[in-house]
Amino acid sequence: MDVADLNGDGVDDLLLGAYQCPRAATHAGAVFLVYGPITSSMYLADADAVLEGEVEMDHAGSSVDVGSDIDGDGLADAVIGAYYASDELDYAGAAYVVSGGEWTSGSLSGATAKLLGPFASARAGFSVAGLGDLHGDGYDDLAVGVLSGTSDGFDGGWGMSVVVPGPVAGTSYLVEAGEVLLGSKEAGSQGHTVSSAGDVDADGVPDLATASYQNDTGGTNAGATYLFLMGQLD
Ligand SMILES: [Ca+2]
Ligand SMILES: [Ca+2]
Ligand SMILES: [Ca+2]
Ligand SMILES: [Ca+2]
Repeated sequence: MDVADLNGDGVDDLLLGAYQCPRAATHAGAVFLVYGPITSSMYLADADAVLEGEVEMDHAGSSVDVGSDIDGDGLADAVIGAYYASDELDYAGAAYVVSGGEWTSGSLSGATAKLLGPFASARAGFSVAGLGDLHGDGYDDLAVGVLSGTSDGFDGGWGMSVVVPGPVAGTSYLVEAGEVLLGSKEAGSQGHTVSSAGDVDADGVPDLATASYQNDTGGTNAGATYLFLMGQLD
């Protein structure tokens, strides 16, 4: 769930993921958009727009982030994970970008962009985050968490995060569109959570925090948080 002004009317709007929603198909998932102001209880069946997962088991809405302007048009956009998507590889996962504006209900097949996970069981899109503009080009950028595996294939828990520069359009492979930030071998599931960290070193470049919930550095499955100072990675 996340909140930002997607339609540019000055009032924040609510985007809520329901990753097991069966509206389109079993566990296809969906995201529900409710334009603000929201002043009382309501049923999500009365949401202003619903974007459904494309096919059975996609788990669309496993993560959502709104607020970054990835296409640079001045409106906040949405990034939506579908971590069980199996387009060409089973459970490779995917992340969608949907441009802000007045949405109409339909399938996520109509998204602005779709970024496909890199290998079977990668489960890309378990987490997503808008990051702000890393390179000062006027387009906000995004990060997609990949729950498992190295770039060589599934190995049960390395995980990684991929930083993708905006704008994005059409369908592409996540690792070809972006820059891979790998966890260490001990850093189990480094892509479990990705989040904007603001600008913690005050160099003017937004930074990235990721969580590695099975990290063993401090003890078995003690977990760890990584902070990537993005201005120092270039
Ligand atoms: Ca609004
Ligand atoms: Ca936008
Ligand atoms: Ca940028
Ligand atoms: Ca920084």
